[in-house]
Amino acid sequence: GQSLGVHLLDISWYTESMRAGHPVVITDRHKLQLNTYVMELHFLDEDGRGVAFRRAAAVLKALPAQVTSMSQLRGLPCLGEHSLRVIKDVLENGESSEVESTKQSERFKALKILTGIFGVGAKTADRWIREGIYNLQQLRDSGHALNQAQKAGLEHYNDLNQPVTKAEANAIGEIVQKAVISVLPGSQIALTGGFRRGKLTGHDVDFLITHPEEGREVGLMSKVVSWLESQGFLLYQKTTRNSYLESKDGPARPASNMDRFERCFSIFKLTKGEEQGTTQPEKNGVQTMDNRLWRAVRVDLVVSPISQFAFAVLGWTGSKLFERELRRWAGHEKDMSLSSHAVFDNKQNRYLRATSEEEIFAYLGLEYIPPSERNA
Ligand code: TTP
Ligand code: MN
Ligand code: MN
Ligand code: MN
Repeated sequence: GQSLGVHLLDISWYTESMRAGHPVVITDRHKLQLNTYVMELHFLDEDGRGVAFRRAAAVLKALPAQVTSMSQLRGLPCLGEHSLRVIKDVLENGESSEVESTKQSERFKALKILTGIFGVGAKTADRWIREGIYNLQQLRDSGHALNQAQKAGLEHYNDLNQPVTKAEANAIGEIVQKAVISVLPGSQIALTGGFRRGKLTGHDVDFLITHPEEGREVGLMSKVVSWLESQGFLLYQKTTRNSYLESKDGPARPASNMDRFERCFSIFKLTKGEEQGTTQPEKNGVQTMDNRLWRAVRVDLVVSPISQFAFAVLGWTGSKLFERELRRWAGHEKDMSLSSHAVFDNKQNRYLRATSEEEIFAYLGLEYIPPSERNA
């Protein structure tokens, strides 16, 4: 619920806009985001502040021109009192004193540092901060028992907080491709997540794995993981089994955003390629040499049966806000329940089949929105 007092995401759109040198701007006009406007009109104020700010940011991003006066914002959805206050401050003073002072606060800095650890969410970070833990050293000294994910997160902190490049994503893709082909010839992989949306960097690399013959994908994940482990590619992995078939309540439960595919959250050991060399960019004015020939990269693997593949691709391409809005749209506008597994039409009381994303958009009564326009 209400609690943290600071919303990390509240600030990211603001920072982005300030860095780009044009306060409160906006660059692209995306069909998706225009659709989002329409969706938003119905669902304002349903969620907490974090989401409210992200929506406000999505609306700003979708505007056709730079905002220079508050009057341009009249009548737009999703811009709440708080967002408008921040924008007004930026327009009048070049920055928002509220956001700037939040960014400077010890509490915010600590939240950023601690949630930067893989395996640590806002709740855990908040608990630690209340105990007086503000940085990694204080956490190490505290003697807190960390789980395996958090231990790995702490160990590879610097690597995991460095953006993954497209070249690195491609290199990981080749390894994953080799792994799936080795353990089950004919298997296919698809790059999903932010890289599929055309982003140039990401916090991780996401892959979906399937096999064209239904059922052959069963047991595939553990084989892929074993292969990767045997080749020394994994620094950490946690595999969660598929819980979809075991569910009694039927597949497309609208209540939960979590899907039930077999998945693996991992940290890869990626050997640095020639193009990256071993000389790191200047840090604090000092040219540092990094002797390691590898770096750690977060990788998510998901296995889907071919019958659910189109839904899985749509669900794992994101962005998270886009997925959220798409599901809302399905429920409120079409009386359908959309998940990463299926779409259920409540009026016809049946599942609708799809073998492509295009078909799914058609069921939802939307024009096809390409991945590059899903960066809400
Ligand atoms: P992320 O990898 O978290 O985000 P991203 O790829 O959009 O951005 P980044 O570059 O920072 O990595 O998630 C990708 C998509 O996967 C997101 O749309 C939601 C989906 N997803 C699920 O469907 N279920 C899950 O359990 C998780 C963790 C993600
Ligand atoms: Mn507020
Ligand atoms: Mn990702
Ligand atoms: Mn991911």
